[in-house]
Amino acid sequence: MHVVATAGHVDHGKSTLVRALTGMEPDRLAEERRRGLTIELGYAWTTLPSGERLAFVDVPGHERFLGTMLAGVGPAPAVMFVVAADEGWMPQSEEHLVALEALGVRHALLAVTRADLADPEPAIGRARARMAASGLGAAEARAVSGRTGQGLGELREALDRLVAALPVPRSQAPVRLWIDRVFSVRGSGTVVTGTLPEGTIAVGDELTLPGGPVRVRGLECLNEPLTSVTGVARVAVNLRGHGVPERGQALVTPGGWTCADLVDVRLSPVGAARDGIGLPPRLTAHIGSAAVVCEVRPLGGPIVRLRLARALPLHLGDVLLLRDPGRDRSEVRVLAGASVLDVRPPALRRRGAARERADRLAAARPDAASLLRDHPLLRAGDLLAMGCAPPGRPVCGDWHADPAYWSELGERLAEAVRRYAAEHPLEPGMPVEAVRHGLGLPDRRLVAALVRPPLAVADGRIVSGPRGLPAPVARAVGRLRAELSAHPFRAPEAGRLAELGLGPRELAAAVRAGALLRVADGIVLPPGAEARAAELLARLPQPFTVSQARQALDTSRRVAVPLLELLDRGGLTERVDELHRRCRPPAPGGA
Ligand SMILES: Nc1nc2c(ncn2[C@@H]2O[C@H](COP(=O)(O)OP(=O)(O)OP(=O)(O)O)[C@@H](O)[C@H]2O)c(=O)[nH]1
Ligand SMILES: [Mg+2]
Repeated sequence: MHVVATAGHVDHGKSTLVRALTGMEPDRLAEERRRGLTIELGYAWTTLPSGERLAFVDVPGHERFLGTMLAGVGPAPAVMFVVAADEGWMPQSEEHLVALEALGVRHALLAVTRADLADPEPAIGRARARMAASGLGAAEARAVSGRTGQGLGELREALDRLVAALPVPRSQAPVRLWIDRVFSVRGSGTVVTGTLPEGTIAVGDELTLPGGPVRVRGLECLNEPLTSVTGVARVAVNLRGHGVPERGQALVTPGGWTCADLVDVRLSPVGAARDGIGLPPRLTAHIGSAAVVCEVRPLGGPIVRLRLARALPLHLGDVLLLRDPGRDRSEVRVLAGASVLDVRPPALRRRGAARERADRLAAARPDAASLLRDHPLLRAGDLLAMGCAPPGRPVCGDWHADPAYWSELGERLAEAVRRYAAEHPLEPGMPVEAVRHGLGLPDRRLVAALVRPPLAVADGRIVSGPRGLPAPVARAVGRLRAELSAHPFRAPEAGRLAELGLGPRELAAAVRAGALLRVADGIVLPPGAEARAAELLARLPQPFTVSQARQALDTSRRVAVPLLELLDRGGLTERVDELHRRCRPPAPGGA
């Protein structure tokens, strides 16, 4: 099915035309019939010659009900613009046109009605010229009469062409149903209605309202019960949940939208406002059926920050209509369309930050690449909640990164690891958590994803495998050195070396590359182990036994004996007798 909203000046015959096309009464209130005036949104539907079903949302034309008009037009993809042949273009014709342009409505049909009262040509000419000059472009025009039925057949065919040209809505899109009516039905509780522009709602679905989660108990579309409805559609949803929903709230897919009360937007040049400077500080922002007071902060040029009095479920690319409720009645009160560029904008504290922000957003587009330049690390779920399909492959898990930022992070990580190694020469490497903290990353997995050879992650640290070693050997050596961090002289047994994949050839390569110190056949320690051992042994009462040395080094005889022999050969220790050794004083002038 399709949904088309009406638009046009008060009393120009919108409701009469809808009635003539559908045989249904859009003005349901007694007060509306008494005053001959639409006050609330009206709903009626028909089947077009093609067999397509079409629902109308009939809006009021009176200037006092502009908010209601916007609630009706907001979620509808197309409009039937009505102008009376005998009155022609009038103030609310202009105001509605500006509103449609601001909202980005691009599909319209012009119906010049009351053609039984006057020649429709002048009205057609004027209206088409105004519409062509606006964003609505060249709309098809039909002269009709809601009273005599003249031209209704052609109008139905034109409506068929209008809806056939509409973009096909995505059935899998997240649901956002702006509520335009709420009522309770005895025995089944709360029912809300709205225009579902895209996405699918099914009985049993859990959706979210500002008050919390709700469950769909039942669904109706054009008075027929259904188990599921896909947009575009007029739907009535029977809800189970807490609280009473209101018009202007939206029923949404959980996690599908970002609930935002601070947004950065780009003004589109409609109405009076070309940039943010001339805007009043407080305006009303309309989207869907919502109307929310907002504070306006111009950032520079057409970029403006809006603080909304109430958070709304938004995506990038959504268009808010800004209107000045305090304006003189005769003036056009719609000031601008505001296209949402960021739903999680950063605080602007420094001097000049607003201007920088405006420059940065000047060329921004509502897509993931633009978004990532601003928020360089985002999870897929965040991107989707902001209305952007995740771009390409994640850097790890469900994280997406701005490519430039990611490569800069890689460099910063390497630098941090280098610095840490210099400051902590006795540790096997920088702890991953310290890197995460230092780089300000939200997830440890990101650290691991940033590590490139010769660096490797081993046991919670980033170890620097020496250059020139094959990556698996470097990784194994890194792991070994990490394992040795707590007890640096407990050289691994043959079995552990084999598990790590360090056979004689790999060990020889690692020793050659300076990544390990060979103490004896099959006994390896981290490089620098001799100096560290000598340091510890120097603290013992001199001379000392092998057993005392073994305890001081916290290792086994298997390691202690060949290590002491290595120290002897290196001139760091010397034998005193069969059982004792002592440390040799450092060579004069030595470091
Ligand atoms: N002669 C003639 N009168 C019409 C025609 N269409 C509407 N009218 C009359 O014009 C008046 C206003 O018609 P509505 O259909 O209520 O106008 P509307 O645009 O819905 O008005 P609002 O909803 O208040 O903005 C009514 O008295 C209608 O009978 C028409 O085609 N020919
Ligand atoms: Mg009406």
